Parts: sequence; structure tokens; C-alpha cells
Amino acid sequence: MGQPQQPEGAEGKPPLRIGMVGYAFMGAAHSQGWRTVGRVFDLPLRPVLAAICGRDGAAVRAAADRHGWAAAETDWRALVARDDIDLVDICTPGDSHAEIALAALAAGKHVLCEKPLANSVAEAEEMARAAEEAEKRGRLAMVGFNYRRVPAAALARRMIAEGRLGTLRHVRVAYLQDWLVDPQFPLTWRLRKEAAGSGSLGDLGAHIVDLAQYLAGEPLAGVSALTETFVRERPLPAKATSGLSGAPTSGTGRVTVDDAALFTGRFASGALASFEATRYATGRKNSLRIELNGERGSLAFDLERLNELHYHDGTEPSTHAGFRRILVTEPDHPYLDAWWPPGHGLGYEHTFVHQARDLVHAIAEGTRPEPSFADGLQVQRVLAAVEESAEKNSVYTPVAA
Ligand code: SOE
Repeated sequence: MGQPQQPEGAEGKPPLRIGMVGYAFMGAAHSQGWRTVGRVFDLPLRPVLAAICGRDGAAVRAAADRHGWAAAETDWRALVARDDIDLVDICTPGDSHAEIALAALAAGKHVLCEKPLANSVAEAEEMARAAEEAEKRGRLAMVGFNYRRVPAAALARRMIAEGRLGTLRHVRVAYLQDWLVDPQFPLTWRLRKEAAGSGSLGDLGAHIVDLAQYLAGEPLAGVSALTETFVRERPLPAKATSGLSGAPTSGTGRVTVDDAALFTGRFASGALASFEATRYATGRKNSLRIELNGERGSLAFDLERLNELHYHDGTEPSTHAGFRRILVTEPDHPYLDAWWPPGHGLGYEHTFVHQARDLVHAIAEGTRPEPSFADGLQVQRVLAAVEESAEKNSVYTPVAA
């Protein structure tokens, strides 16, 4: 640790001093984003990695050194209270999103909160209200649905907004992982409702609900759902991975969240959608595939081939119509003018750089970041409708307004 890292060429720009809570996978991914963004994009503010926070002092100090943070804290309340922090980046399990975000907004900080926004609609409503109040004081809040910032997804959004698909009829989207297939995988925090809020639904389903609504440009009006927990008892983890200090470390514990969620949805316009979120798709590691069909054309995207977007122009003569691959690496594609020459692709980590870029610009310009906490609340309401429908044997359930 030492002086915060200063991206080259950022001299003279006012600092945006970041304080991060959490240093696991998302903490590492967000750190990469904050470290890199000022080196790639010309920004109106200079991100400074001021402090990172975690409960374990030795581990968070090691994380500060590894990820380039100038200081380490072991109490998030102390981090939020620091007058040398302008923005709090929340990379913790969902059970602490609300308390940290509410405290940070009340302390006059901007906030970036990982997805899903909260573990319940009630928490999300309180966070959205607080964000709306904070906005009046010039403090802004974003929720980290980073897949909107894959260039191919942003290009798809631009093409749909331009009317290239015409009236939307279908969205079908699946987010497939397989890290829970082994019944011996331990009962970590993501498998306990009190920590994670839900299972694959909130972890993976939140991403595809947000992405589908973002690309469609409209909210889901209602859903019919099935959820399942395939393995209901799992070995208790060593304390270090349980995410819960003092947790027993022998025997088994009950899984209290969904392992998979399958649901259909109707958009406000009447377009129909199908969603699948699972951690049991053996062989699929991080496969998010979405296809949108309109009366004038279709778009298809696969996160495992994230530099590509497949487009079918339904207005072309049938003799030479068909899906064609757009290689999304041109300088006039979203975000790409800051990176490499055409054909040199990007990866998963770059979505966090783009997320940081967009948040810095929103803060500098005083405009509401997207996705906002209100967007995060809307996703939370869809997730709640999915759980309610699943509890009622897939009865169609309206999404609360
Ligand atoms: C789940 O394994 C997970 O880490 C999600 O929590 C992230 O949001 C996603 O980007 C990658 O997969």
C-alpha cells in the first residue's frame, strides 16, 4: 500500500476517490476496472483507488497490495465515514448491500452497488428512495449489471433503438453455469437465503432480466415460473469460505435457495420472453445466450463469444438473407474507439472498465447513471414475481409497479 495509483495522463483532473467494500471475485473485477479505466479512456475525473475494506485484516491488506489500493479498512462504517472517499463501491454478498448503500448515500457519497441490488424488494425500495433523495444533493448511484457494457450488447441496444428489428415479438435468454453439479460443493454464502437472498435466480437471473429489459427497451409486465433446488443438503464449508464467522465447520447444512429458475414473461408491449438461469448446466461455464426476434429482423449474442453479434436482416431478399456475424471491434462500435485496432477482441473484464467509465461520466455530468437503483428495484420486483409464481405452481404473476 502507499500512494494511490495515478493513471498516466490523468494529471490535472479532479480526483474521484473510490472506497471499495469487499475483495473477492467482484472486488477483484471492479479493482481491475478502476485501475484500468483512466489509462484507456479520457475521463473528466481521475479515479483514485483510495481504500478497500474487508473484515479480515491480513486478507484485506494483501488484497490492497495485490489490487493497488492505497489503504485498507476492516470496518465498512469507517470507510464510509472517511472524508477522503467520494464513491463507495459495494462488492459484498447481497445481505449487506442495503445497509452499506444507505449509509454511504447518507454520508454524501456516490455509490456503485453490485447486482442484484438487494436481497428483497423492501430493501430495494428503500435504496431507490434514498438514491432519489441523494440525487437532489448531487450524489449518484448505479447498480452493476455489467453485461449491458459488453460492446456487442450495447450495439444490439443501439440497433434495436434504431428500429432494425421492428416490433419485438420474442426474447429468449439463458444464463448457464455448472459449478454446483458436484453435490460435495460446500454450503457457501451463495447457497444460503439469509446471505444471498436467492440462488441462481438473483445471481444469474438478475443479469438476464436486466439485459432483456435493457435490450427490449421496456419492462416485463408479468411472469410464470418454476424453480428447483436439486441438492438440498451440502457439506458445511471451512469457516473461511462460509462467509459467516463462527459458522460450524463439520457436518452438512440445508440449501435454502433455488438451484435453477425457468420462467416465461410478457413485456408491457405484449412481446413474449423465456428465461433460464441455472448452476447445473453441466459443461456450460458462463454461457449467457440471448436472442431477440422482431418483425423486421433478429439479433443473437453469446457471452462465450462476446466480441460477436449475429444479425438477421429480415428485410433482405430471401435469396441471400440469413444471420451474419458482426465482429464488434470497430472504432465506431460502443467503447471500442478507446481500445485496439479492429479484430483485437475484448473480454469479460472490460465490461467493468466500461462500467467505471460510464459512472465517472455520469458523476462528472451530474446525470443519473444507468442502470440506476430504480432499474435495480424493477429487476428485484421481477425476481419477486418469479418466486411468487413458482410458489403458486407457475401461476402467471404480474410484476409489481
Ligand atoms: C456467479 O458465479 C457469477 O460470479 C455472478 O455472480 C456474476 O455476476 C457473473 O458476472 C459471473 O458469475
